[in-house]
Amino acid sequence: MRQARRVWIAALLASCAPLAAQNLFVNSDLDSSLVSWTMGCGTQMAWASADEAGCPGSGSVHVTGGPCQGQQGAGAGQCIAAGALTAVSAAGRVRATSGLHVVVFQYFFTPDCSGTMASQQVVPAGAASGNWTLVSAENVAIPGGTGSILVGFGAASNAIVEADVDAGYVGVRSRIFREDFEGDLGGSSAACRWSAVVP
Ligand SMILES: [Ca+2]
Repeated sequence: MRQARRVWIAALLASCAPLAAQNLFVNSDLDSSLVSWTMGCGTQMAWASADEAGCPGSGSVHVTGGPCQGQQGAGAGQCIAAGALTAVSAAGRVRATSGLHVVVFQYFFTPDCSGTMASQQVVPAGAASGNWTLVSAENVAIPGGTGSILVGFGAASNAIVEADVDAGYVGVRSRIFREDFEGDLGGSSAACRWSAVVP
């Protein structure tokens, strides 16, 4: 009996550990607000009811870009603490009618993306088509000394550009898309939410 109880406690402790594929974004699907989301410099953002998968219970963020430090772009993302992370993968859905889809990583020494940006990495993710498009960047190395990372999705262009962003993910594992296999693993709301299930 005592041994069985120990095993049960061990199982409980294991279930409290962070999931290997845990999404470090909060409010990643933008169901009803912009909580936890922020934007790049020069950008304006607003919550929109248009969901990337057409789900009535979820929306997205619409961003309008402007000039910023000699560049043009429109994007939105979230700040995550770097902690002991050495590399991350990120993915999201972007819809823009012009420019180039991008995944952007901005690195800060501070723990909350404040202060001067130390460096950034812009990963091109194909030309905008006017349709919701999966954008991703896999296993991106984090520079040493990084305290926090602003991970964003959007569009870069030589002119004013607008974009819609939805379904953001960043984590130590590659993205897990609900369309891929969430239903097979017993997940619910498969068409509208990121998976929290680890394969
Ligand atoms: Ca959404």
